[in-house]
Amino acid sequence: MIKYYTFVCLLLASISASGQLIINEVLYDPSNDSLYGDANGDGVYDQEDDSFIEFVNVGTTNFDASGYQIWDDTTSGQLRYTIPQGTWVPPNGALVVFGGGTLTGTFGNAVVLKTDSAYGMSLTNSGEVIAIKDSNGNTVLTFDSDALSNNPNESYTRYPDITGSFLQHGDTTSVLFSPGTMTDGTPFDTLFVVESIAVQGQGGATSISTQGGSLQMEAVVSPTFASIQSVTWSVPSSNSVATISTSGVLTAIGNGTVTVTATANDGTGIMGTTDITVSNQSVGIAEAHNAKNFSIYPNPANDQLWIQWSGNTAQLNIYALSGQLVYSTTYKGESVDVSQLETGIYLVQLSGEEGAYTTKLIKQ
Ligand SMILES: [Ca+2]
Ligand SMILES: [Ca+2]
Ligand SMILES: [Ca+2]
Ligand SMILES: [Ca+2]
Repeated sequence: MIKYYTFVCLLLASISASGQLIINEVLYDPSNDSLYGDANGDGVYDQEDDSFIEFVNVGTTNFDASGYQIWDDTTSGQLRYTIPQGTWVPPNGALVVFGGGTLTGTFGNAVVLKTDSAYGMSLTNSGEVIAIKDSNGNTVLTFDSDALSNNPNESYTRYPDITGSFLQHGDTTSVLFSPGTMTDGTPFDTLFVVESIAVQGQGGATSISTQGGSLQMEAVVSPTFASIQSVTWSVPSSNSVATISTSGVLTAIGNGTVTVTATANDGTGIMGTTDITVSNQSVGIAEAHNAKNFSIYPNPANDQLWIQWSGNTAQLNIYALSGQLVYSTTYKGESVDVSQLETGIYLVQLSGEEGAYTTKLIKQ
């Protein structure tokens, strides 16, 4: 009988969706039995304060809920709450609006708000269709409580979450509501994703024009509230113009233009790029630099190569004359096994905080 009733209710329910945002759960009738209705966790039952609407952003980008309005009825209702400016919901993340009270708990680390009215959202058990309007006043979501049970003493939730139809929460789990989490208590996502990355050289620099010179690259990640602001730096592996460190220090190794890429570390794959022009490099006729006592021996070398270097730990790269990187390691003073290199001429480059130095190696 209960199942039959639920089935009829689902047929009657008038639920609409709006692009990225859906209503996932509504508590318009918290239980007045003891504290079974204390959805906001403040230790007090209050019909208005404990009422809530749970939204979920079903899009793949952060959702701007600023200015969205909650009306307690599509026709005769009033505006009960306007979501404040700067309210964003992460992809697959939840936004919960309570009627009021002292919000106590983590609510799955969802974005949680409450109205500033003593009457909360003024949701009733019947005769109203909750309306959500966007910041332009267009109705984008509705929830008809009348078509569902009139006196559930618990919430209505989509089941399964996000994709399912509305059921009484207690029909899905042993609890009566789950503000900010899925019905089984699993949190929704909380990661605000990167949407764009702007890349430039420090101070807007677009070139390196000194021998072995370097340029600190900068990445500006948007939005500023993206959860993971760090990026991974890269240049094309086959390029013969510059190398880049994990901290974004671009170091010249040859003349030309190199595309520098910063990739978001949050799994979105969002990238930003810029081109840097490198000039005045004399790597084509490589010569030893005496700075930092940089030298290599023996030269020509057969299998083991020793490097003299008075600087700190440095990045050691060996390039073919074509510019192809053939060996790369963090050099800490040990010998380098070059036995696998084919016979020929190579460029050995050490780069560190002190700068970058390049010399020619003959492999025999
Ligand atoms: Ca309460
Ligand atoms: Ca009302
Ligand atoms: Ca009731
Ligand atoms: Ca929920």
